Amino acid sequence: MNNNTIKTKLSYIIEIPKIIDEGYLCFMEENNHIPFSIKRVYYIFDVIKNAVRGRHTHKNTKQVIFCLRGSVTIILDNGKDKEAITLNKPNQGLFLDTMIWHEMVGFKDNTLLLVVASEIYKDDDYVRDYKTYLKEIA
Ligand code: T46
Repeated sequence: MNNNTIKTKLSYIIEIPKIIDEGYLCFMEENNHIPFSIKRVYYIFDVIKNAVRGRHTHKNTKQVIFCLRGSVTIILDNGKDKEAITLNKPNQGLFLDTMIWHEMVGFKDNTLLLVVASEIYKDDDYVRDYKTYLKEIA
């Protein structure tokens, strides 16, 4: 696995290569920069003012969230500690492990997020109720 990571309190940020060539080019590879096989990619954009997204956790899905444009703050919560991480560099992705409660706030105008995920979408992978989450991790 590529070692360009920045430890945070509850997770880590992955720095992917940023190649300067009449502009910038960034890339990521599964099981290399991304610490899992990628089964799904989605993106989030045109988020309305003051939106709060997320507010859930995943039982089996690991993800890495990149902020390709703009800025967003991700609040991580493991049931004991919380941490707010602002993403605003297109070559930095936040690793989101399973069973970490997360909320996305503070979207700047025109923010564009790209997320790579280890699993296909399944509604029953989500825990959306915080009290249930606390019980499940206890
Ligand atoms: C997460 C944070 C970081 C699908 O049908 N397929 C998909 O792959 C996804 C991601 C979502 N959806 C549907 C499910 C909901 O009806 O799109 C709707 C919104 O999904 P969700 O409420 O999960 O969106 P966010 O922005 O609150 O959370 C998203 C990811 O879904 C979630 O996995 O961890 O970004």
